[in-house]
Amino acid sequence: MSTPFHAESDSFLGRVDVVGLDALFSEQEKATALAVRAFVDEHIRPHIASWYEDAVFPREIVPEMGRLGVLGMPYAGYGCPGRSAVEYGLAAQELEAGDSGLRTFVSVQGSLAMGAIHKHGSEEQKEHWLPRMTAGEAVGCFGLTEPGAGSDPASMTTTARQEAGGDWVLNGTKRWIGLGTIADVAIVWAQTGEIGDGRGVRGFVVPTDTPGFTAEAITGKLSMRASIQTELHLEDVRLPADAILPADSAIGLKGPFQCLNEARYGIVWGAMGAARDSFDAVLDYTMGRTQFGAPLASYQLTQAKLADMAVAINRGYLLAHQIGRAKDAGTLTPAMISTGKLDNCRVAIGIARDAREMLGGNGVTLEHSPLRHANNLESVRTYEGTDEVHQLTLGRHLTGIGAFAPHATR
Ligand code: TGC
Repeated sequence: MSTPFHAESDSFLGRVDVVGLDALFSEQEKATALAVRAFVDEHIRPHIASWYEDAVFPREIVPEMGRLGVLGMPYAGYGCPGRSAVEYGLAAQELEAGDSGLRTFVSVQGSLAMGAIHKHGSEEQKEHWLPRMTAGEAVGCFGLTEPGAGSDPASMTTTARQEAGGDWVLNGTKRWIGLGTIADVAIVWAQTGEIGDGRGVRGFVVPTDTPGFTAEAITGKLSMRASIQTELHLEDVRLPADAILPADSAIGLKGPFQCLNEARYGIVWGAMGAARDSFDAVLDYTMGRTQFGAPLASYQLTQAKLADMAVAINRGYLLAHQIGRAKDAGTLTPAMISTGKLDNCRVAIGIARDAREMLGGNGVTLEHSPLRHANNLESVRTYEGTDEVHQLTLGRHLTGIGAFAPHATR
């Protein structure tokens, strides 16, 4: 259907690239994206429907991802790939075009577990864990959230008490922890001071074979089914004195929050991958399906929706690109991350839902990706800070007034 007004796109992002996004990226950055896309096409797309239906996370893909170089991608040293923030973002959006659950694996392993060790760990902790984790030979998880402490991690009740001999003893429960049942190491954040005082929060490197540590998978999920979320139980988990993340940067809640910044950054890009895949799926479908004697794509109502989706996706990539370049330049702020996480998740879930609608009844099966993406994005929109957390973070940035709780003082 080539007309003077319809040219096939030669952008690496495909037909949705209306504003020339392609020109924003270097040849190396585009090559990175295309290498991850080829991986997704070979290792994820052929299997994702059955993994999703059967609620399976394919553990065997972990070393393959290590070889691809996406685990701890932006970190330097200790065998890590040392790639730019923009390259990492492009990889995240390619992975999430496959499935949010698989991108989440990379975020939990790389941004959260490896990120905590890389940012806050001792030399011994880094040497011991990072080379194996970047290779996909060891899996990590990140225990911050608790059954009673979600948006407000300062209220965590997991405790770490130091005994006279120096050992730490951890007790508590963590919930919604990605990868807990397959992890070799857990980064556990615990209160060393008074409950409710975020300044006493510290991180601990916990080998998951330590007596007293158990993990169970959360079942019955309607979202992120090709992914593992768990509850961790710590009952008198005894650790040596040097299990604590020792850096000053890890004292208090800024320790985990710096790791969340990394994971939220990946989501800014990842969400656009799910949106782009939903757009591509529905563009193909409406071009190919005839109703009332003409392709669905020839109807004005369809074209209006396609146009709105394309506008929103182009805007989302521009935002991700701006945030990515700021990260590489060292000028990224939490307010910028909140802007990207908030808006790109909102935009992506709207596009995935609209795409499902345009697929009609066929859109409710796993044959088409949009409803799977929409369901996944319910989780992506919620974890690493809900819409409301990011709205209030931006509200505090704009006004200087914290409004997280009635009469908030922080
Ligand atoms: P607040 O007073 O704002 O801050 C405490 C200290 O932290 C610093 N800080 C940050 N540092 C770096 N980056 C950021 N984004 C930071 N935000 C705050 C801050 O400067 C302060 O430092 P200092 O030196 O003064 O002590 O703390 P608050 O308790 O008032 O925070 C409010 C709020 C709502 C923003 C925060 O609690 C928040 O972000 N809540 C959302 C938590 C969240 O995203 N949870 C999801 C965790 S993910 C997970 O556990 C499971 S999903 C991953 C998986 O699949 O495993």
